[in-house]
Amino acid sequence: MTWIKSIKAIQVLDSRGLPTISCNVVLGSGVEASAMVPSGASTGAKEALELRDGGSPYLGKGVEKAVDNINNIISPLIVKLDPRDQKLIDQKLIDLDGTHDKSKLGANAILAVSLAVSHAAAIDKKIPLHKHFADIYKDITGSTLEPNLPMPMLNILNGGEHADNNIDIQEFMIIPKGAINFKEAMRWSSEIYWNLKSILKKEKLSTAVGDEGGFAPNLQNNEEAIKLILRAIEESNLIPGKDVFIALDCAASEFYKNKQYSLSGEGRSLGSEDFTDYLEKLVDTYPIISIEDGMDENDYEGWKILTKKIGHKCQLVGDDLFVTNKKIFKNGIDENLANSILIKFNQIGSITETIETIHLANKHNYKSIISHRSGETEDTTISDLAVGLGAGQIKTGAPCRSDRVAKYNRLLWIEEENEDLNLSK
Ligand code: 2PG
Ligand code: MG
Repeated sequence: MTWIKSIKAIQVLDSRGLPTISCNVVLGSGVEASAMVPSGASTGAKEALELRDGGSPYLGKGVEKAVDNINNIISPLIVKLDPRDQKLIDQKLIDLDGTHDKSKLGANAILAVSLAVSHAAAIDKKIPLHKHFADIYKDITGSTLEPNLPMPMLNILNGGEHADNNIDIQEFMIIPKGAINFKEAMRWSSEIYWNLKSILKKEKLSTAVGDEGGFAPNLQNNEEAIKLILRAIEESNLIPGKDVFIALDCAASEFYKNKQYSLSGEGRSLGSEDFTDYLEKLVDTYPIISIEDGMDENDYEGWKILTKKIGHKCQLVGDDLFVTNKKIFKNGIDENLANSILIKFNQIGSITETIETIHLANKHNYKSIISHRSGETEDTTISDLAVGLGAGQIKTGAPCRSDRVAKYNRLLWIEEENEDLNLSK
C-alpha cells in the first residue's frame, strides 16, 4: 500500500519577496514531492484566512506559525494515510481545523499540504499531475470531464493594487482566441507584449512592470490602456476582435467607496447603474469578451443590473464575489449574478473544495477560469488543474517574469507530450 511517510514545511519567499509556505511530502515508497502556496493582494473579504505571524519580522507577514502547524499538528494526523485519497486527506485537514474560514491552522498551511500530497500521489501513480486531477474529479463528483489545454488570458497592462500607476482597472488581458494551438497562442502573446513595450517607449511612457509582469505606465484613463493594447495587436499583424480579444479584471471592490465607483485616475465617481453603463460602453466599443469583478463584491444589485445588461454578450466573472466558495457561489447562482467564476485554490484552501466548486459551475453552466494570485512562486499546479479538469481558460499573468511564465511553460510541455489535447476555444 502507498502511504505518507513524512511531511515537512519551511518558510520561503514569493514573487513579491514576502514569505509563503513550501511543503514537502515523502511517501513510504521513497517518492518525494513539494508544492508552494500563492498569495493575493486584492483579496475578497470572504476568502479563507491566510495565517500571518504579525510582529516585526517580515513586517508582520511571516508564516512561521502556519509552518509550525504543518510540522507539529497536521503532520502526525496525515502520516500513514494513502496520498491517492485526496478527498479523505482534505476532509481530515478541514475537520482538524474546524473553523469555517480555516483560521485555526491557516488556509495557507492546509493548502500547502493538500497540494504537496496531490503531487506525490501523481508521481507514485506514474501519471502526470493533470491526469491525477482528472481522477480526483471523478472520485469526488462521480462524473468525468474532457481534458483540454486552456485558452490563456494574459495580463499585459497592470493597474489597481498590482501597480503604483494611476490606472483604476487592475488587469488588461489579451486572449489569443484565433491561435490554432497553445504554442501559437504563446508566440502571439509574446509578440504583442514586446510590441506594446516598443509603443510605450515611443510614447515616452514607462515600461516598468507591475506584480503580474504587465507594464504599468501612468495613462490618461482606462480607455487609453485598451487603445495601446489594440495598437500592439495590430503591430503584431494580428486582428483585434478576430485573432485576439481583450479581457478586463476591474477588481471593482478596490475602488468602491461610499456606494460610488471612484475612478480616481479619471477624476470621476459613478454610482452602480452608471458604472454598468460605463462597462457596457467599453464592451460595445472594443473587442472585450470578458469582465471580471465588474462590480463590488457586496453590490449585489449592481451585479444583477450588469448581468442583465451585458451577461448575454460578455463573460462576467466573479472573483472576489464568489471567492471559490461553493456556498457563496451557490447563492450567487440562485441570484443570477455573473455567468462565470474565477478559481483560486487559496481562496478556499484545499484541492477537494476547489474541485467541488468547479463541479458546481459545470452543473449550472458557469464557465471556470483557473487563476494564479498576484503573489506567486515557481509552483505550476494550476496549469495541471486547468488541463485535468478541462476548465478551458487560465489566467496567469504576462508572458514575462518566471513566476508567471512557469505556468505557461508547463502548459507548453503538456501540449508537447499530449497530442490528443486541443486548445479550448
Ligand atoms: C485577481 C488576482 C489575480 P490577487 O484579482 O484576479 O490576478 O489578484 O491575487 O491580488 O487577488
Ligand atoms: Mg480578480
